[in-house]
Amino acid sequence: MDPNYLPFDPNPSKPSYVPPKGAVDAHCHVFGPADRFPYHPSRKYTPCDAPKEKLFALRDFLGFERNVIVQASCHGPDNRALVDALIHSDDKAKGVAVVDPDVTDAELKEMDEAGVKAVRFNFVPRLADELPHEVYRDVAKRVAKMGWHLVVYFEGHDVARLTPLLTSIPAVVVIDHLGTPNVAEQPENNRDYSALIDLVEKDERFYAKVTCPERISKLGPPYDDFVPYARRMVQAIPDRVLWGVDWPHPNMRTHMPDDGKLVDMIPRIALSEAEQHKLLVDNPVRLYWDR
Ligand code: 0GY
Repeated sequence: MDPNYLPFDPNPSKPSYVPPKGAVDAHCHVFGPADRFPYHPSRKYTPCDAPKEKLFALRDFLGFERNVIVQASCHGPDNRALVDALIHSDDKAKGVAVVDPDVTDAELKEMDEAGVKAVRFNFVPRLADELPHEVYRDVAKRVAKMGWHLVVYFEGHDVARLTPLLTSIPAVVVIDHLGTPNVAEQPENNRDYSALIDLVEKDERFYAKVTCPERISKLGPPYDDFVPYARRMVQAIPDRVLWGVDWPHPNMRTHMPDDGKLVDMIPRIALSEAEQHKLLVDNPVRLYWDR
């Protein structure tokens, strides 16, 4: 593990908020264990092990029934830890993989059978090296034919630059972490965020995750500057928002959030029971279990 990398909180608090029946944590990760599933040589950080058993125990403790496990950059395009977690999840987990452009059809089929439903493109420069956009389009076309979608992780200032690529993808596109806006500005004054809201409102192929206050907030817990951004997205596209805890919070170097307190933020983001049900059940189940 990197010396500056903070490990996840082993004893999160029990949340007061009780998620509805069938709730999905639609953004979390599994890491290692490294002696079985080594971290990738191309990685930009080395995490602490966060194996599937710990994730599944956290899921139950926080009151969720299902997970969407997202491949993070520290495992590169080696999805073995992810696939292992999916096949031992009793169909309570689906996956988002990272693939090399030369991934074979047989490899995609194997991942499909394990429960992978999407490929993630990472445009965050501190984590991944961007490829020519044609490469992403080709991968997107191949996986779209299998009924998969795409998940994209980018920085807030890149919305306009990436819009031509994102709108050319022939599938659902899920935007990670609200597109990581710069929350130092009020959401109405943030031009990049307004452009993103405009994009997702107009094009029903876009979903967005209202996730990662711990990474996006400038103020730290209880993440008051994140809340108006999340509210704006939920109000814009209530039928296309997803929520996840982001355990084990890879690469956090300032503070480690209490996962129970992150769950307790849900009623600040989705105010009514109807909004919460869409966020936690209807939207993720439609995308990951019913397709
Ligand atoms: C980071 C690291 C990664 C991703 C996430 O929440 C995330 O999906 O944290 C990554 O892919 O390695 O520092 O954001």
